[in-house]
Amino acid sequence: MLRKTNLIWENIYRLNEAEIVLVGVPFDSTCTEIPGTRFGPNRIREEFQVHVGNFDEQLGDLEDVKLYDAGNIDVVHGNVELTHKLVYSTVKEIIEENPTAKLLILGGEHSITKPIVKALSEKKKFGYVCYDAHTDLWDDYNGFKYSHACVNRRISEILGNVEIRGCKAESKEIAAYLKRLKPAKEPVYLSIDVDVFSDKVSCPVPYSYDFEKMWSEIAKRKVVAADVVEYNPLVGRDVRVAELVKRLILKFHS
Ligand SMILES: [Mn+2]
Repeated sequence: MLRKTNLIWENIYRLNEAEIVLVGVPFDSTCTEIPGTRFGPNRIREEFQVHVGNFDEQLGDLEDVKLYDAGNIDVVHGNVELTHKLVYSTVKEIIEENPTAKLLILGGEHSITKPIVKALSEKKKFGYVCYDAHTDLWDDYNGFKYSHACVNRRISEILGNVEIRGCKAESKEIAAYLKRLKPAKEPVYLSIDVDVFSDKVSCPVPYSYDFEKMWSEIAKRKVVAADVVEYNPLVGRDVRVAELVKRLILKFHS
């Protein structure tokens, strides 16, 4: 089920007419540090009303975009298995109804990327690029396989390869694993864990990737779908997160 109580703006287009479909996943139950990313999707939408303009000189005008905001998936807090099933089936339903639209998912924590990639990979072929301060390559987290700390490992099992940018290896084993990974083949699914550039997140780190450098790299990529995860408004505000979402919408449109 999708809750449509706090949309980015009023839907003018129907789902099957849209070029871009926005979906929120307000889930943060596997978070290992500061909970609160469940408030990410609606806070990002709110930033559009206040701080993010419609227009970008290079990328264009949001008013020209055929966007459909599907609302937020009604997740089951505390139950990652059920929530992943709901994310998987919702993504399946959306791409069934509109196979050409580009999907932009707002998290929520990073574990949600796995069911999204699984659903999309059954219809399309793509590489996977993740910007993340953490590798998220743990095989398990205290025995738990679906933690947000394991998401890139689970996705590497689905796709065979993942490309991770902006991270530092957390152990010798992970450093060795990272060395074996190859650059992603285009087109790509793009997963952006905002802790790569921001400290308003659930697991902050003492280093960061430059926001504009990241964007200049993304601008060159052919992207089939994307997610923006791990923004934690309970820690504080970072309007660059909504700015990133705006640029992704305009990039998908161009
Ligand atoms: Mn992550």
